[in-house]
Amino acid sequence: MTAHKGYETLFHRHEKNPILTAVDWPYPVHTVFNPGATRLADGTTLLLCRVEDRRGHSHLCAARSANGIDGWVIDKEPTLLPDPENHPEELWGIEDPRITYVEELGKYAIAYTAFGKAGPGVALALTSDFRTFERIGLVMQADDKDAALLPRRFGGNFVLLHRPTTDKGSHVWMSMSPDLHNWGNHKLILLARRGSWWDANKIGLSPPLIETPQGWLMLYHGVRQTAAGCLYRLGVALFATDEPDRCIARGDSWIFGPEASYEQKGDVGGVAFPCGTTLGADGDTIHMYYGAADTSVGLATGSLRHILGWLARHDSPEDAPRWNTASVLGPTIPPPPETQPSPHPEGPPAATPH
Ligand code: BMA
Repeated sequence: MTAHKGYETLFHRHEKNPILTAVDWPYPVHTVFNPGATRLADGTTLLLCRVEDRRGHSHLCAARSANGIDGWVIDKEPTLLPDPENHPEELWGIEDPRITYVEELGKYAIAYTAFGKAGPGVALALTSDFRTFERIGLVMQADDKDAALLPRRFGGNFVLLHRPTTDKGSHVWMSMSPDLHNWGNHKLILLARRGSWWDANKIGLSPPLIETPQGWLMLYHGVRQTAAGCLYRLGVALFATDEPDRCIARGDSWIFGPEASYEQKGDVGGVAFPCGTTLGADGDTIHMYYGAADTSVGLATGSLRHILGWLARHDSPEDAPRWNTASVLGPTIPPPPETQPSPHPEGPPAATPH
């Protein structure tokens, strides 16, 4: 591990970065970024890249590589195009895929942003080969994005993490479904902080959760608004293995942010935006694929063990399970007693711990 400005470096950029750019594409494209990632059964790394054309609309295109670093074989044509005729929510493109292999289905589930006239929403599609796709369609209406499925059911339900935006900020939520179509039991699982924090007001899931012996590791992005624009950086939190809605640790500082020239310069400078990871054969090495400045694809490599060790030393418990949701989302003003008689004359029921 190398030190950087006195801070531990948890993710190391690959020397060949950016590993994929528009120049590599077999057809004309403007930018290539924010890829979902998975390792196929034969060991091939597959990146499902967000590709933006000169209209500004995005589609998804697969790139395959034996070592996950170079030698990419890119589909000759778009792999998954928006289908606005059948899915008007995709009128202005499909973006930012996150891939989860769901063993029960024997298929990969892709959660992506469908961008239509109502704004960005969350859509799902299934595939077994990244050549043909079965669309489930819009599952979370606008404004919602940054979604990924967990690989198995909990309590009989599929579980989706996602990030709706409201006038109270952008926080990470979890929803349940028996069939991937009908979603409910929504729970707020990670709040954006407030004030001067690096992850104040707006956060979102980055890659799908990574299962570790200690729990589900979440890499999430925090958006810092500055006078010069936004800074997209990465932080880390841990959720209980059997209760993935229960945050058990949350790092205080960001661990990866835009520093290299290709992350600072591009269509949207100041952005490092991972949507996928793969795990090395050692079960420890994470390969993190990220969009750099909304322009190209970067690779950074880390160690699960080091990240979990760092998290144990940097846990910020006041923002993890013991937080006071009301104090972060704003005070609840009680209604005047004469207009709203209490349904509990003996006093309100005890608050359910989050
Ligand atoms: C987010 C998403 C990403 C994008 C990032 C920076 O809101 O839309 O696709 O990379 O902004 O522009």
